Amino acid sequence: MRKARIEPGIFWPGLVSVITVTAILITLPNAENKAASLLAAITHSFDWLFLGSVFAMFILLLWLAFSRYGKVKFGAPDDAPDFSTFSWIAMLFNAGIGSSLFYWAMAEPVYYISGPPFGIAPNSGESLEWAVVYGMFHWGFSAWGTYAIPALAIAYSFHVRKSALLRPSSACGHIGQRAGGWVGKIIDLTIVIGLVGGIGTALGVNVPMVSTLVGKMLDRPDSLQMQIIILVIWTALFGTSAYLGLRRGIKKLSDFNAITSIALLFFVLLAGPTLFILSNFTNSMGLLLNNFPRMSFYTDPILKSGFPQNWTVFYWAWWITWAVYMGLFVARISKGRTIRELICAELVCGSLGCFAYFAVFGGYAVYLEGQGALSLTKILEQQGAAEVIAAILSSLPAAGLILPLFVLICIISQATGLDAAAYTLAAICTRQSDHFDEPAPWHRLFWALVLGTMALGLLVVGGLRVVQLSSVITAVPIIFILFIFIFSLFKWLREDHPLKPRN
Ligand code: NM2
Repeated sequence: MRKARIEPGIFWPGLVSVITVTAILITLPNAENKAASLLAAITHSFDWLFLGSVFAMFILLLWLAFSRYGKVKFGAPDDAPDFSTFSWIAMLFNAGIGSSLFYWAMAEPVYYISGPPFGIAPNSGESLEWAVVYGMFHWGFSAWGTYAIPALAIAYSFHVRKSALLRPSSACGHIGQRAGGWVGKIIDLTIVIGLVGGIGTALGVNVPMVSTLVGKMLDRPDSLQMQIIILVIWTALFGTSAYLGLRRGIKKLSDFNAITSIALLFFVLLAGPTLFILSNFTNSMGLLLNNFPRMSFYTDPILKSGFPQNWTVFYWAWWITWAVYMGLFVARISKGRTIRELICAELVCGSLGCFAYFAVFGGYAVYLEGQGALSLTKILEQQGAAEVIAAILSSLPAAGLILPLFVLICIISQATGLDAAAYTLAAICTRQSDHFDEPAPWHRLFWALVLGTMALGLLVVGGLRVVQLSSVITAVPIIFILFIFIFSLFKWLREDHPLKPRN
């Protein structure tokens, strides 16, 4: 086997930036407040850019799906898909949402009940009514649209234009082709830093959640030490699998996970207030469809509640940091699919999958709060979001069983997701010759450790704002890369499928 070498122009600057940011976070006095003001400054300056771009991409995708390009296939015209439609969609969904969906499907509605949009009174009937709607919006059609853009461009460049896969810049057409040079390197480097930032957000919320839940199981209060222990175990887990390349084993684990989490979803639906959940979901769907344009463009410049900046802009940024990574994965599994199929799978199936979690877990949270069975908003205010999740799960029948099962699902899905992310980071930072060089095992382990260390920095500083900042700050330049993807995709499509001259 050849020894795969690193690509120094991407590896070193990537590493140095991650280490510098972590070091600044840990050593800066009052880092949490500083992060909060930096976050506010960025989200308030670029709200129009994030909201406008994400909506524009969504419309463009709708048009593309139904245009004459919709039937264009990734591969030769007679290429059959590699995977059945069901497993294709399941893989795509699993890779795209990770374990954060569990956290947010319960936490987000509670945040919105106490801090609603549109000048609605906090903790009111109306705020309860909107609680699940915004969660669905932030995990819905336009969010998945950010994933579809790089997936289309990369799949087209890989399966039709036959360019190398694991280098995002190669899907940036002639702009990325200057890739031998610095433009391509900057593109790849930006993607690496962005993915690290997006992973930081996921770990920054998931580690405290799991450690609170483990604390509940062991009857111990949550503490920073406990969080660090959880993080170390987690890093050891996905570091080992990244090093050993346990992809097959990991695949089995994630199948187990998919089945268990669907079972958990049905359990909560049936054991919880089934009819309320169904009715609340229907109502939320109506509000979402009716207000989709308003939510897509809501920047609140007069009342200045900060809601769209703190939430919508943050979410769009977070999705954007994952988008190219997702695109690399989706491209690889989409041979034989058409542009229309890919757009539908991501926008429709992806959104519906997320809606199911918000409908059930979020709906249950709204029910508990609305009935006065549990004051989740008070728990959020006094003890934080992780305790909200612990309280919701503990209120279920058979909580003694549900809690460990839930923890297991979170640990596995995060570990499998991070294993794949460490692999991708290492692959982008590996020098690629004409054939595909597997990133070296030490290199994959190395990125797993970098991710763990960065998460440690975020945990030590703590706070939702810090965790949000990690995505937002890295997403701004990626927006422009998404535009380059769009540009090169259309250029290729026009070249390869010219309109027949009318006679
Ligand atoms: N989202 C929010 O591992 C994860 O939880 C990633 C990222 C979908 C962009 C979730």
